[in-house]
Amino acid sequence: MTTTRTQVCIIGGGPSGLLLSQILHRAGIDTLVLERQSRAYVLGRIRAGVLEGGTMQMLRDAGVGARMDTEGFLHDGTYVATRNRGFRVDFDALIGRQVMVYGQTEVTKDLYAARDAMDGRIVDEAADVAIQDAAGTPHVTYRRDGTEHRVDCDWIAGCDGFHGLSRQTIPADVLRTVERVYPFGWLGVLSRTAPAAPELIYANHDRGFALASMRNESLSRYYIQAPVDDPLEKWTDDAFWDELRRRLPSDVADAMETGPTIEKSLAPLRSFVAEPMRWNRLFLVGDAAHIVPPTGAKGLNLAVSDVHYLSDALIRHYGGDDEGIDSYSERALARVWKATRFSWWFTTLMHRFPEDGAFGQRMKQAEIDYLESSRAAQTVMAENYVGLPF
Ligand code: RFL
Ligand code: PHB
Repeated sequence: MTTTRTQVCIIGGGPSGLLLSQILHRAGIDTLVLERQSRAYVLGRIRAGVLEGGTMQMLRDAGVGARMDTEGFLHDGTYVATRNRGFRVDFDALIGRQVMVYGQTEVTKDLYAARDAMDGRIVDEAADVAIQDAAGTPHVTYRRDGTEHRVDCDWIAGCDGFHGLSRQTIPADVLRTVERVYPFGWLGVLSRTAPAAPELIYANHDRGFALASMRNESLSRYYIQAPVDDPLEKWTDDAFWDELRRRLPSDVADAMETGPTIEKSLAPLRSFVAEPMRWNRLFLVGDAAHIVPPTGAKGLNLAVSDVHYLSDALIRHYGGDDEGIDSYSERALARVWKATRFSWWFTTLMHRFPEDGAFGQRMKQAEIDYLESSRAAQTVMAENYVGLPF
């Protein structure tokens, strides 16, 4: 058994764990990150693509915004469609704000590079990570290459995602959870093709939802609503492209470039919130505490807003003020609930549910028509989509 000490032991080397470690290290607070997977595995995950203004600023302030600012794409708006016809919601004209299209894979790569440049301590392939005595003298144990290790610390940050162990450590009589599992999934593909349109297209259709997104001028990301238990073999490239074209606006579908897909996966959709987000010396951060369906592009952005509140709390703590620690859960959750509502609303509006029937689908079309015609409705959507203030 080896023993080491750190001020904040961070479990999980995804975007929330890495960003927290980067911000704390720059503020002179020592951290150690324990990640279960290999670095190649973490960097191979293809996930989020849209960053809110607050997320961009957090990355810049943490010294990891340079490549995002040169290689990312600022979008002034997005398209919303129904019945194969779309219209534009112009965030910039409505509220003077934009979003950044820059993949989570790239954010993670930039964070690892910055941590390495500062000699940040990150242990990959850490097995059997266990949280010990979070209500007393906190420490974390793990195994690597057959050796047992122990990390003594002041605080533990559970940044270990939805399937992590941190949330399970909180006693059942303390933790409250709410959950909604949606009756469909998202089938996503990545392809080396030019994006179908200059901005994202969120499409409602009788056959189900579709999303046209992108990573850069020659890399496209598309999703369609699909039964979550569909075997992936059923979705040949041709079947995917045919179904996507049926659901997008006709002018876009007719002109869209297609080609071999380089990644294909089917993800379930859920809304989930766990409260409180702090238990004694353990904090929950990001997906470890909450999950939103991807329709509102909020998951990664919420993880970053949790990091905003927690880094602020810990920096103040080491300066002698515990107010941020005591209010972390409440401050983080206030924003989480609003983003959960927006993600649920946009998911419900844009997808086909088994219980919708003809009436339900007509109501969704009518709401999207109203959105097209109402500046007030578009403003509500825009301020939620670009991100509520911290
Ligand atoms: P992560 O990224 O899941 O990282 C958690 C890390 O913890 C590790 N881990 C452990 N380590 C040690 N011991 C254990 N016992 C451990 N258990 C787990 C894991 O290996 C992992 O490395 O959580 P984090 O950092 O909170 O970040 C959250 C985001 O990744 C997530 O919210 C987004 O990807 C969600 N999301 C989107 N968010 C957006 O803001 N905009 C989007 O456009 C967007 N699109 C998406 C998405 C998620 C998707 N999927 C597949 C879930 C699109 C999709 C398809
Ligand atoms: C993506 O590009 O992966 C993406 C974009 C917007 C979303 C979800 C995912 O709402």
